[in-house]
Amino acid sequence: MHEQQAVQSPHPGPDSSRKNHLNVSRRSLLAGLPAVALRAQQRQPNFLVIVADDHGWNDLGCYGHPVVRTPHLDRMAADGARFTHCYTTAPLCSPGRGAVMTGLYPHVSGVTRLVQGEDASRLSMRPDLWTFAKGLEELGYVNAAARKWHLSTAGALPHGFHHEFPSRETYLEQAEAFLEQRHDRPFCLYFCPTHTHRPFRSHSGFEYSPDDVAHCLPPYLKDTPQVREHYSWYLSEISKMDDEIGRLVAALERSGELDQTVVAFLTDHGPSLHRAKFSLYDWGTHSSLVMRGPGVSGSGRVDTGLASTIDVGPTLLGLAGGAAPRSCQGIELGPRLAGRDAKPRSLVFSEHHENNHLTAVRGERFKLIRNHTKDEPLVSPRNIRNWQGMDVDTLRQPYPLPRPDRELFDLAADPLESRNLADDPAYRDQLVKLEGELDTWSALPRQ
Ligand SMILES: [Ca+2]
Repeated sequence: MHEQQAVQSPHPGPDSSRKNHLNVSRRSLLAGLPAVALRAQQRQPNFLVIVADDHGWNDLGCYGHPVVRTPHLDRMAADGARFTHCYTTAPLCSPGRGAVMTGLYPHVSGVTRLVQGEDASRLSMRPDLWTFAKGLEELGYVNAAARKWHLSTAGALPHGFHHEFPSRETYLEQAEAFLEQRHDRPFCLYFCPTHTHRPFRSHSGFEYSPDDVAHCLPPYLKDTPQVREHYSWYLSEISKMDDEIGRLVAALERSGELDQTVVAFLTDHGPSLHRAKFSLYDWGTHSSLVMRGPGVSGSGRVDTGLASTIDVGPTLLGLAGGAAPRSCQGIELGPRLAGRDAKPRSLVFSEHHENNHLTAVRGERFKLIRNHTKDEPLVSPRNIRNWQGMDVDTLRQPYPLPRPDRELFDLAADPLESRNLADDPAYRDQLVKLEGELDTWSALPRQ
């Protein structure tokens, strides 16, 4: 939404209004050292954080997709670790991204809806909220944000960033230049490509035939000519994105910084296909999470425990030698990335406040969705137009309208969430337990 050239912060450097006594004292101790010596002593890694747009969690070669070509992300996973059960907090751009940035669930941060239209200023992420970029800034990092922001009308600079490359025409070259230039301090590039956001198209050099994707369509969609065509375009967008990621990795290799850089790849939420974006079914909230670099042990390790995208920010802070504030709801994944035996989350939560109001809690096996609104379709006719006319009849099993108050699923037996067990007495204990968890989480106050 910001078609501008690069913007530089008028106030680069740490924000003294935020108090972190540990970090302040560390900075004071090292204040007399030249920047390069400071860097060498701290051995802080750089970060390249890639947040894909409307990307399905397992639509990558390294997650077993049989057709899509993603050699650069596959290499990342082979060199590092990937998570198979990471979940985003919302099936929509701004709240999904706000949670990554703040380490807070949307109703706690206040970033609950799309930051656009007449209410964009009111819906924007408040500049006084902690972000992982502010945390890194306090540790001496220089931070840049490239391409999509969608969190505030003021752009990224008030939120802990020093450079901003939003222009569709130049963001990639500017991001490459940022990674290649010599920095006298550790750096973080927050890179948000938009290829996999509608409208989809087929990119030259990354084409897929609709017939070639017929055997790997998402299992909840029918096999129709329209679905094949849209899905083939979508896979082309993924391969185009992967190619850009390869260019960033090559820039890090040229600057000699790749081995000192943690690269993380995740998504804001699921694809703009029915039963994914705008819904709290797993295809709407399941996220890829691939990480490689210093602090990530093993080659090709797979972590199957639950994780949330709100954990990414605190994890970066931990790898940099700092910590997120206690008010942050994210949990550091550092021990798991290091291969230590750390207990994963037992629950993840998600919510949707745009065209419908939905909340959900998911454990390893059971999941509860509450439909606070029941009469509106999950994807509005307006959004279907934006989805290049993707027909709701493409669903193998259309969801009912009105939707039930509650939907309880046994994901081990029913991964496609097709059998609602909420009224089955055999699952009453599970229902009561998850309802209690959802009540407690929903009552958490805004920060
Ligand atoms: Ca998105």
